[in-house]
Amino acid sequence: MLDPDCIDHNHIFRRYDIEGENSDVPANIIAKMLPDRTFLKDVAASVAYIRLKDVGPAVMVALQMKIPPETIINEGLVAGMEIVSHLYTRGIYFLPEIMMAAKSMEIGISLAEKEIQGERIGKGKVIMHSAEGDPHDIGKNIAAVMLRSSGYRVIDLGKDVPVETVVKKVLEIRPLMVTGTALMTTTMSAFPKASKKLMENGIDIPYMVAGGAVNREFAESFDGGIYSKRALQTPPLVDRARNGADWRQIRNEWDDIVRTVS
Ligand code: B12
Repeated sequence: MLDPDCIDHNHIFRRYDIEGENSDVPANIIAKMLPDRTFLKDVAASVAYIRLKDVGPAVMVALQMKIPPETIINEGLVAGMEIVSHLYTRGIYFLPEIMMAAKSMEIGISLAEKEIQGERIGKGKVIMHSAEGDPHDIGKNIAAVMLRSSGYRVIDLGKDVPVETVVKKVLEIRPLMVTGTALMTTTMSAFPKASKKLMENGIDIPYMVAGGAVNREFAESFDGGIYSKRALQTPPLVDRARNGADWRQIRNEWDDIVRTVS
């Protein structure tokens, strides 16, 4: 009969997958990903650790230290949300944490947004939406803040917007540009459909696509499509459309345009 005491279980009951996944504790992962700049680090940490009460004070301190609100949003709040996304992907955070972190990011954005010195004149209209079937809108909302603060009027159609609604609204409002966000590979096909319908109706405007599911190659695979990787890149791209460039020219000049904010 086998004597269990003779067996060293440390060499048998080892879940290498779990060991691998947990080789780093969440606090270490967060610490490695936080930005270096002191006040931005506190802002990002308040989102990453989902400390709802800390985010407001952290943003206010950063503003008092004369850090530009756009920087606080992009290098503080969005950086914190990126850490949260990473922890979610690794199975450390779950949906409730994601929703709470998004809420804390929104609190911070609303405080920083008030301090953005945009020319509050109407530079033109931009229609924004998340693709039909897609509930992800956090990135879109950040891009909307960037555009508003640059003086554009944003008509935000929300999330999970049917192709027909996008087309109808664009025909009615005649914006400078329409932007679509897709974080799911199953929803990105809505954009070529909507852009084709717009072209058939004689609307030859840039259709900016963004979000984790799409890339530049996809964006430039259909007539009208242009790409934006980050929310911060949106204003200069729309500025170029406002200055008369069509989607073909914007594609050609894309690297130079986005370099101004990289
Ligand atoms: C938050 C989140 C959710 C939230 C969304 C809340 C909300 N209001 O947006 C909720 C809980 C609702 C959700 C649901 C689901 N989700 Co989800 N979700 C995420 C998660 C964790 C984070 C996304 C996020 O907001 N990140 C933070 C923002 C700031 O980043 P971002 O969107 O990338 O934006 C940046 C850029 O992309 C860009 N950008 C984005 N939009 C725009 C727009 C413009 C105009 C511009 C210029 C730039 C721009 O700028 C931003 C910063 O500069 C991602 C994981 C991930 N790693 O992305 C999964 C993820 C997107 N979800 C996924 C899935 C599968 C789902 C579900 C189907 C899960 C399920 N089984 O139920 C459901 C959807 C069900 C449905 N059909 O209704 C998958 C998609 C996989 C795929 N390839 O299709 C992901 C990638 C997770 C994964 N790894 O599997 N989700």
